[in-house]
Amino acid sequence: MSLTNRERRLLRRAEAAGLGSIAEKVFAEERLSLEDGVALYRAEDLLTVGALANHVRERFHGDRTYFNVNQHINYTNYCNKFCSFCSFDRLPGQPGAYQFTPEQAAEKIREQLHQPVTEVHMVAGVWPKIPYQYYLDLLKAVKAARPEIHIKAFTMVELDQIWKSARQVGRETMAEVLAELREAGLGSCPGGGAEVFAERVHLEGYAHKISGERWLEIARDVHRAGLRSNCTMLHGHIETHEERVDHLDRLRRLQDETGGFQTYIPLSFHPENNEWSHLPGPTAADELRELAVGRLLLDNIPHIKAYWILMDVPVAQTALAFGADDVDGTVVEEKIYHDAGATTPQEVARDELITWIRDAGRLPVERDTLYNVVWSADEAQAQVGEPAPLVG
Ligand code: V47
Repeated sequence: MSLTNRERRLLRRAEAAGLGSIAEKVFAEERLSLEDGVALYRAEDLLTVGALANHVRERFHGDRTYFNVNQHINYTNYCNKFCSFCSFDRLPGQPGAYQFTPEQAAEKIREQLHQPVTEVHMVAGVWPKIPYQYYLDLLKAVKAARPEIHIKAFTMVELDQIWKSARQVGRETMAEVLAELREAGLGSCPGGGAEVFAERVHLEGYAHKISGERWLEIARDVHRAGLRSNCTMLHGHIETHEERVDHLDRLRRLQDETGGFQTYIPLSFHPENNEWSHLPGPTAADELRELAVGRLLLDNIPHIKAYWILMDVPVAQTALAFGADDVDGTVVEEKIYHDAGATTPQEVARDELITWIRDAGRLPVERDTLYNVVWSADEAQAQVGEPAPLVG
């Protein structure tokens, strides 16, 4: 294998850190093993792990760093899953419990009509009494308020409940339900609800939620329906390194099958106001390592997102040299993480995002949800290929 000078220097560094064989695979574009994944989590030299991830990031995207102008709507916090990490859920009647009507959600969209919003991100709690029709009406109301907007909505956990509600009114398969949701305006799905797939963690932290197998099964259905989605892992609580690697491996295997994941987002556990408040949550170093390991193991997922709302902004900026190529968007009114103690602002102006990315030495590229370029600081450098077709 002939290496550039830069690669040779990085190889020497990696050898000194005990990561020489991993570096060789990275340069040869070979898939890393599960053992490699564990070694990356255990390696003392975080900067070298980051440099290897940065190598892959630059091979995929050069300096390009994606962001979008989006808006969040958490349409209800009613939830019956009682996850130990969650600070957002309420039962109807509890202080702070709410459910927006479709019209109220549409009003939130209309409030932002003066902004160049291209995406609405809608995730919420799971409440079985919400009828199937509500979800269709919600999508239609948002579309009526802003017809050109892309609706990225409903995690696999919500879709499981939507399908159950749909069965009560005569629908049968998830495919049938997804086709109707699409018809009503659904454009793609967010990556939440995956948490950590391992059964041990599931039973201890979120036993009422769908299993990892079910999450993956629904993601497969989503991709087969022709919709793209994102994927996540909630890290920094009770999970082991091996359980994290297992999670990433299961995502990688599904992606081999469908090609439907666009972006992987490690979600940093926020420990305030929930049953796991005694846990410290991840440090900035843990967050950077998580992004880097994600970039290195998920060789078939195009984008890695440093979700700024969950990290301090300087950490998200640093993440752009640890494998991340996306920072999410302008957001507007985030509730899930702010209920759990996030101290980042609830929204940021488009120009500010651009400045953050530039200050980190990267090239800002505004994208839509499907990574079509909306605007770039440098048109020539921003050219991106067509996304790979969905397979399977
Ligand atoms: O599934 C809940 C997480 C997720 C906490 O697709 C918490 O672009 C940390 O789907 N600390 C929902 N995390 C959010 C989601 C999402 C977020 C960002 C980007 C995208 C995307 C999707 O939020 C839940 C859960 O894993 N979460 N509580 C907490 N205390």
